[in-house]
Amino acid sequence: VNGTSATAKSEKIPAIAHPLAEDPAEVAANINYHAKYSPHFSPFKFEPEQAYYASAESVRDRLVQQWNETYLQFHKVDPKQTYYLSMEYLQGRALTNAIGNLNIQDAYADALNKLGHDLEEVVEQEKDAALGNGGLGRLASCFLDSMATLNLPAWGYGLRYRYGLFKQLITKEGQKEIAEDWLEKFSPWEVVRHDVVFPVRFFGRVEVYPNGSRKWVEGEVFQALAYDVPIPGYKTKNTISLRLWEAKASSGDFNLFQFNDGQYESAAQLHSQAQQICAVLYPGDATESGKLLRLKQQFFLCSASLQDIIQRFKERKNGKDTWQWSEFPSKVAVQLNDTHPTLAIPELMRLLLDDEGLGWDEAWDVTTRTVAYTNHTVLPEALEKWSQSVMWKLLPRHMEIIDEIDKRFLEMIRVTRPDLESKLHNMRILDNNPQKPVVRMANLCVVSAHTVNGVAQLHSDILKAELFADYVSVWPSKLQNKTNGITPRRWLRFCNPELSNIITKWLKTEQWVTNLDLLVGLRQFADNADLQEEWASAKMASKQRLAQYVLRVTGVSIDPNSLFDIQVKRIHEYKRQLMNILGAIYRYKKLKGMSPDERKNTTPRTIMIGGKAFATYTNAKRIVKLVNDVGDVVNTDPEVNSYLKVVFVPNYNVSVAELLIPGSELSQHISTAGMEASGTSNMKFSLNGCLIIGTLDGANVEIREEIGEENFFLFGATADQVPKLRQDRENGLFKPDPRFEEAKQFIRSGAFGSYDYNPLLDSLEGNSGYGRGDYFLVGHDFPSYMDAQESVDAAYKDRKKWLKMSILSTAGSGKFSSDRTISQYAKEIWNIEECRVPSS
Ligand code: 7GP
Repeated sequence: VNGTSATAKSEKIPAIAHPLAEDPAEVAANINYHAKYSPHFSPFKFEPEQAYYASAESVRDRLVQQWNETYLQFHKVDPKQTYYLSMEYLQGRALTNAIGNLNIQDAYADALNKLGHDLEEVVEQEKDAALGNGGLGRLASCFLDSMATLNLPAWGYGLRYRYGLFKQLITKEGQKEIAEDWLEKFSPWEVVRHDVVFPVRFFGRVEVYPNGSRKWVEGEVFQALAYDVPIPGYKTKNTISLRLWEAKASSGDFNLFQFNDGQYESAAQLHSQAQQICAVLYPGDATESGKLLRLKQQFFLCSASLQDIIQRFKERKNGKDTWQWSEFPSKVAVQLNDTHPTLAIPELMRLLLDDEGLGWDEAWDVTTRTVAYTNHTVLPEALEKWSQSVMWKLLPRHMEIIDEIDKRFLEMIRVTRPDLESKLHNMRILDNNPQKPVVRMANLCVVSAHTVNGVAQLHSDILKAELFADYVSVWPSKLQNKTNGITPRRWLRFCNPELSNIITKWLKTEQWVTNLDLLVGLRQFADNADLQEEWASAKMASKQRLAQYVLRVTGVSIDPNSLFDIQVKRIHEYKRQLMNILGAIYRYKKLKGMSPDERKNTTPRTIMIGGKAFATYTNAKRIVKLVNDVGDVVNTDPEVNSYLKVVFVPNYNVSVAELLIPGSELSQHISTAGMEASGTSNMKFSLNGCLIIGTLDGANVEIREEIGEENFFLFGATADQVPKLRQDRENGLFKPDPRFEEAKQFIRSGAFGSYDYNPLLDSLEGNSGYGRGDYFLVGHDFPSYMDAQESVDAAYKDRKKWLKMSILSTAGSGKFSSDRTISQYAKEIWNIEECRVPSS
C-alpha cells in the first residue's frame, strides 16, 4: 500500500475536516489535506516519510490553536511568568508525545491505518531534535513538559542549532563524529515568527555622555529571529513555547558591489558569520576563536531572550496608567540552567541602566530579584571561566558592569563581614591572576541570583559544604535543593505502553500519569503472582523489541532470555564506564576458565553500553573503542557467547533511550561518589522496573531511600570517604584487588587487539593527580562492585524475587516525577501559579 497515493483507502474520508477533529476519518482527511496542499515532496508519493510530515502538520494545526489560546490567556491574566534559559534542550521526537499528550493516539493510529500506514513506522521517520548534550539538556525538556502539564505560565528559551551535538558513528578506529543534520529536510514542529526579531551586538565600544550615562555602540550587529516550538501539556489545553533563536545578518549586510566584483566571500561575510553562531552546540574550544564563538552563542541567547522578555513585560503594562520597574520581578522569573546563560545578569543590568535609564541600585534590585541559578556539576573543568580580555573585547559594557558588581560585592563583604576577608580571593567574581585574569561565571551567579539550587540532596549538600560554602554564611537561605525529575509521560506512559497498561489495570486508574505518587499502590501487589507474570511478559516484549533494534544497528544478536544490563550516558571517566567494561572483561575471563557444565550454572548477561564521548576527550574515546573491541572478541567467541555479550549501542539519544529503558533489567549508575550531581536516567530506569547497581551518589541516594535498600545493589566508597582514599593512594597505601589487576593485565596482553590501551590503563596507576593515580577510584571500588555483581547474578536466578524487586522499583519511583520538581521550583523559587486555559 505504501508508495501509492494519499487516497489509498480513502473512500470514506471527507475532503477536509476541522483541525480539532477526533474522528479517525476526519483525522485522515486532515492528514490527506497536508499531504496534498502543503506539499514538501513530489505529488502522488505517500510513503511513511510523507505520512509522517503530513501527520505532524495536522497535529500542529491543533497545537497552534491551543497555543494561541494559551498565549491569550497568559496575556489576559498577566500572571508572573517563568523564563527558562538553557543552551541545551534534548527534545527527542515530538509526534508520539504530541498525540499522546493530546490523547488522540488511537484516532491517529486508525487514521493512518485508513491511509495504508502503521503509526509505529510513521513516528520512526522523525529525526530527534538533539539540541543538547546530556542530562542538563534532557532535564530542560522534561521541565517544559511538566510546566505545560501543570498549566504554569512558563516558557523556554534556547538556540536553534543548525546541527546538534554530533552523530556518533562507530568504526574500526572507534568513535567518529559527523554532523547531526536534524534539519536536513525541515522540522514540522517549529514556527518561524518573522515579526519577532531583536538586534544583538558584539564588540564595539562604550560611549560616555556628559550626564554620566553610558551606551554600547558600534561593533557588529546580528539579528535574532524567533522559531517557536509548541510544548503541549498532558490532557490540558495549555501549550507553551520553546523559543529558539536563530542568528541572521541584516539584508543590508550583503555587499552587492563586492559580489558583482567577484568577491563572493567577503560580500557575504556577515551572513556566514551569522551562520556560525548557531551552527553547532559546543563548538570545539581548544582555539581562541572557538572560545570566542562559544561566548558569542551564550550572549546571543541571553540578549535576545531578555529583550523579548522586557518587551512582553512592557506590552502587558501598556494601557495601565502607572507602573514601575520594581514590579518587573513580580512578573518575571528568569532561571539560568547552569552558568551558560550567566550573561543574562549583566545584560539585564545593561538594558535597565542604559536603555531604560534606571539607577544602579534600582537596576540591581530588579535583576537580583528576577534571576535564579541552578548548578549541575561540581567538576572543576565544567565551572566556566572566561578570559577577561576576551570579554572586554566582545562585551565591553558588560565587563564594566561585572567589574562594578565585583567591586560592590567586595565592599559589601568588607563592611558587613570583615571576618571573611581571607576568603574574598575565592569568593569574588574576578580572578585577577596576572597570568590569566578570568571572570568566574558561577561566582557571578551566586552573588547575583536570589536563589541557587543543586539538583539532588547530596549534591546540594556538597555545594553548601564545599563549592559555595563561603557564601552560605553571607546568605544562609540562598542555597536550596531541588531534586531532579523526569516526565512520566515520555518515560513511561508513551515509551512503555505495555507496562503502563498493567499499572493502570492494577491501580484501577490512569491518574498516576499526572500524580506519580500513586505508584506506591503497586507495593501491595508486589508478591502477587498474576501481576508478576504480566510484569514479566511486558518486560519480555520490550526486551524482544530491543534485541531486534540491536541486531539492526550492530549486527549482534542478543538473547532476550539473558539479563539485560545497560549503562547509557555521556562517556566520562567519573561515570566509570571503564569499571563496567573491566568487570565485563573479568567475567569473560572467568567464563573462559570454566568447564561447559560450570558455565551452565552462570547467569547469562548482555551488557550494553552507549553514549557519546566529547570529540576532544581522548580517554573517553579510548573507552568507547575498548567497549567495541571487547564486544568483537566476546561476541564471536563460541565458547562463551551464549553466556555473555558486550554491545556498544551507537549514537545514544532520546529515541534510543526510549527503546533501551523499557527493555532493561539492570542498569549501572556507578560514578565516583560525590561527582554525579544527580543523574536522571537512573530515575527513568527505576521507573520502568529496572534494578540499579550503583554508588551512593547523586539521586541514587534518594532512589534507594524511596524504593528500599533491599532493592538496590549498592557498592563503593561514599562521598565523604573519597578525599581520604585519594590521600591514601598518594601515600602509597592502596592495595589493588587481584581481580582488578587481572582484568587490566588481560587488556595489556593484547587480548582485545593491537590498539594501545596502555595510556588509558595508566590513568588507573600511579599515585596522584586529576586523571592520574586513579583519581576516580576505579581500583578502590572494583572489588565491592564485583561483589555486588555477584549478588545481581544470584538475585536474577530467583525469578519471583527479581520480579518483586522490579515492581517495587516502579512503585517507589513516584518522587522522581518532574511534576514534583517543577511544582517545587514554582513555589519555592519562582513564586508562580497555574494559569489554565479554560476548556472552551
Ligand atoms: C548533568 C549532571 O552531570 C547530571 O548529574 C544531572 O543529572 C544533570 O546535569 C541534570 O541536572 N550535567 C550536565 O549535563 C552538564 O552538562 C555541565 O553539566 C554544566
